[in-house]
Amino acid sequence: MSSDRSTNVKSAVAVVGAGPAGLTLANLTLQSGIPCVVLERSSRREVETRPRAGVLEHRSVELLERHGLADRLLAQADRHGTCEFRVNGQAFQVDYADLYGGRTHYVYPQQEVVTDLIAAFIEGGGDIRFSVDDVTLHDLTSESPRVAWTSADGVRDEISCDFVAGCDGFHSVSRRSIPSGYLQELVHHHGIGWLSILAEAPPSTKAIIYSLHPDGFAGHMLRSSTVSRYYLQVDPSESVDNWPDDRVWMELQKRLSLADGSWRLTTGKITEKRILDMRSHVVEPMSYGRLYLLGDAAHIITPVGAKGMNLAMNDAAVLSSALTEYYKAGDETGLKTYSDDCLRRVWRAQEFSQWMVGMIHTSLDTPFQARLAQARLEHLASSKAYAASFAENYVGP
Ligand code: RFL
Repeated sequence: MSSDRSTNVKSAVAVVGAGPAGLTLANLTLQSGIPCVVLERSSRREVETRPRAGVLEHRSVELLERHGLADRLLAQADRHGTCEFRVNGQAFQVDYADLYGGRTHYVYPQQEVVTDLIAAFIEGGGDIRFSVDDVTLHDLTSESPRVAWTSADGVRDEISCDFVAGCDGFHSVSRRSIPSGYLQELVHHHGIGWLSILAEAPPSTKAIIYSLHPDGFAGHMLRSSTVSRYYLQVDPSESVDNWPDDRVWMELQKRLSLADGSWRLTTGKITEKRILDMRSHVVEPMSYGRLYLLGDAAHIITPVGAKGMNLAMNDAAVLSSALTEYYKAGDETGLKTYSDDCLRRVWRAQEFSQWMVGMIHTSLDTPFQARLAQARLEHLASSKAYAASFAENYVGP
């Protein structure tokens, strides 16, 4: 099972995609002595500078720490245990860490997680190919599936392996290699859009803010001392062209403001502006023959509750344990239960995210839903038991 650079490589595991799922899996399997090759469509620079998530659950950090992959994260990440809700200009805070055994979130940008995982994998002797094109998967139900690709220098390469890990995100080529009709696709459109904004602006808050305003939800997320992310609820068919920077800042100030006028938003240079259509998508099962799907390739969730990257890393932990058992003892149990093991956590996160979507959004078309959202927030503000349940799900059970 060598993994030298050549056409027709042989390895134990071919990992398609170097996002949080693929890189976590690659590091964990490499540490167990299982050779793997990672194939990534983008350049190293692109994946190391792609801003997306920023909130890690304590258990994701514990996973990385157990494998010696969290040194820079632990030195640099901010720990958060409080979030703030605003309803019609009135604020209240939930100290979710206090309510759930002191467990906190870690705020550390996804591109930094990816950067650390790439460095660790290469340092450990791992084989990663960037800027590959036209990845195709073959013989997935045989004992030696194959993955072919065109490398950056235009050579068509192929790997023959024992297992393929499809970690290539929502538009996954791996998932699309499964014969149609095999997977059950469960999809839900929430009917809500978010204008997602990233700006070079120091945070105007110490805690994440979720604000329910008659004109729609607004959120203020933290990324670092110099960068912040914000969200504005918009119609899913909205165009970013309708949102010049001035309008973005005015709308954020209005929807996040406090009734007493005391709160001020710090502005800065907007570096990313895009519309997210709030939707959830899960495929079952998360495997086909010797292909295993991980992360966004198998399930996407709304950014509400900040679960996507954490679920991706959990899938990697589950698959890496299963592969380790298989190579150490020939035990296939973990591979057989992989899909069910991951889906339990996926559905729990989907349920929580759906509940939270309903709590922080208003819909001008259905005032009934808006009143329900307000009732939920009032319950959260006034009931310790309700807040404790929120805390458990939010920080990660
Ligand atoms: P990724 O990160 O999409 O990585 C997939 C990788 O596969 C590569 N690829 C291919 N490579 C080879 N051949 C092909 N044919 C390929 N096709 C694709 C891609 O270039 C890429 O490098 O999937 P992964 O690893 O499953 O990770 C999932 C997470 O990225 C995602 O769930 C999170 O970003 C979701 N999310 C959040 N999750 C959290 O846990 N906490 C958060 O705070 C949080 N905030 C967010 C988010 C997602 C957001 N967006 C952009 C939807 C905030 C936002 C705005």
